[in-house]
Amino acid sequence: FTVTRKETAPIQGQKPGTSGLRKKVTVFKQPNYLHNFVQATFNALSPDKVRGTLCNNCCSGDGRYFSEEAIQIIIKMAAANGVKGVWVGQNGLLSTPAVSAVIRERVGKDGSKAAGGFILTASHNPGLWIKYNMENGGPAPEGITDKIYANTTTINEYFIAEDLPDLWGPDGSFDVDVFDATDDYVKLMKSIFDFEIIKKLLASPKFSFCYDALHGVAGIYAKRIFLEELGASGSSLINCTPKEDFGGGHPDPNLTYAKELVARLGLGKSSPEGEPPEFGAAADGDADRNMILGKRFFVTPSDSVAIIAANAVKAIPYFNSGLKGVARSMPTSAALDVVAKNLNLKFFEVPTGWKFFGNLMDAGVCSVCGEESFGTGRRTESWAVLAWLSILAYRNKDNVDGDKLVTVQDIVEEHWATYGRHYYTRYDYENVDAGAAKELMAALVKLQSSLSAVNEIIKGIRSDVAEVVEADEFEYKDPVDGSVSKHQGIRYLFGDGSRLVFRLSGTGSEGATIRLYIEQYEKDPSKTGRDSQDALAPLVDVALKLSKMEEFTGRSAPTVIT
Ligand code: VG1
Ligand code: CO
Repeated sequence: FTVTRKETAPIQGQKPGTSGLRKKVTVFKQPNYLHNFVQATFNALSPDKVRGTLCNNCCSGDGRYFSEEAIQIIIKMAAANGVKGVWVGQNGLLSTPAVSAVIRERVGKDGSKAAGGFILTASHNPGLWIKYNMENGGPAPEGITDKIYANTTTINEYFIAEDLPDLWGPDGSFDVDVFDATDDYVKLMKSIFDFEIIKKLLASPKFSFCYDALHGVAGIYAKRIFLEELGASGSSLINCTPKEDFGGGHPDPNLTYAKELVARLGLGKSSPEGEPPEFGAAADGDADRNMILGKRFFVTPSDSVAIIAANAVKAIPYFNSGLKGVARSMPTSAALDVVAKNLNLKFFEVPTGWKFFGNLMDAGVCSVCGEESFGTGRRTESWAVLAWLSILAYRNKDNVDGDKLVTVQDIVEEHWATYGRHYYTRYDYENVDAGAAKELMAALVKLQSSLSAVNEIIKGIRSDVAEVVEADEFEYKDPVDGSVSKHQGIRYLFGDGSRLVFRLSGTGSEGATIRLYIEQYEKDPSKTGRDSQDALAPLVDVALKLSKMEEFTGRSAPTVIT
């Protein structure tokens, strides 16, 4: 093939957010838009990670509309930039966790490895998202994404091998290797979990489950793992065929968007036909988030990561020798903190976004981590689902055909009895006017300068909430590389352990999304069984009035409550 140098000019707005660059497909289709970003990425990496003799690149996605064309462009640009070869999942499909597994584990025929990879996804939202993962399998850290962005503002050329045939196949010195999208990931999962014990649970007549891939890429892994490896029946899987428009749905695994699953599990408005299954789970578009449900029971993601951490050593073979440490994102509830304290584990609180966990994991100080946004475990979707199935299988191992199985609800309620319960909810205000959102945030920061004034206002709103004892903007210093991330969310911390957190989303493609996180800790076991929206009502009231949410945004209610 021949390498062509093309002239280009900077295009505004190519700053990667919480994770990668996300824009509408129409934006990505503009001339040079994708090309600029891809070239800026290659230029941001050290040359040995691009042109190294054993360096491949991995490139795939969740099958989102336009991904196929984008993959072709990336392959041609990779070849022109001196990459040795590109690895692509069958049909251009790979989940985010699978890309990570491929980068870490896969070895080419000639002993070569991948030095990184592009992921094309819509993740949990419409639009298209391009993320770059590094050699450790994790998302590019801020140091790199900042460089990519800086490059996009000065770029004047890119390189492409236009005559490379569109079809995958080796061409002399450049090789496009298309491989089974599920093999590496399944191999990795088998090295972590005991598939035999899970198989026994799934075979029990007392156990039933339902898995919803929301038409994202998780479906291909679900079919392979649940049907082929674990012997489940096909009727356990719904929406497991990836579609380029996610079947018109919104691939965000929460109580609002995973409607069909929620209804089946008996959590919908109308009661389902027949008895709901014992266990339910849903995934986002690129399969790195999950929602866990029991029969008529919702497990908050913050509880989910705490419960996995509390049970991992016994229930998951990979962790039999102990956990190195645990980590959560700042807005995630403190349920994990209580487990860490009780079990004497190293604990880390990081900003929102998976990229911050990577350094901790590579440094060997963190085994289990999670975010309130349904990204739990090692942030690999089926990972969390398999972790839950492992816990259920372990708890029922001597009684798998007995009368009554230990349920998801039993496990969560026992956890609350031992560690206390963190009532938790998140309010999302999507597509708010960006200026209004900024003003709201600025007003909250300004308020923080006087705690006595804040407490005066709060007293005027409700008398039944505790005092604010601390308020700040969250800042994080990475303990591994010393890098500092500022302005990671506004916190109001109350004397009784309650918290209010306000953040602007870093992944929205239109306007701004304000996220409000509300949390209250209850240690008294006789009070852990309340309805969470009831228990949190006073704090919600305070949060909305303190922030003047309606005044600033014109919204009397959030778009989504989780
Ligand atoms: C959201 C979530 C965050 C997650 C990120 C990427 O970010 O809150 O926890 O890591 O999406 O998720 P933000 O900035 O919109 O709050 V994924 O599944 O879409 O890569
Ligand atoms: Co995702």
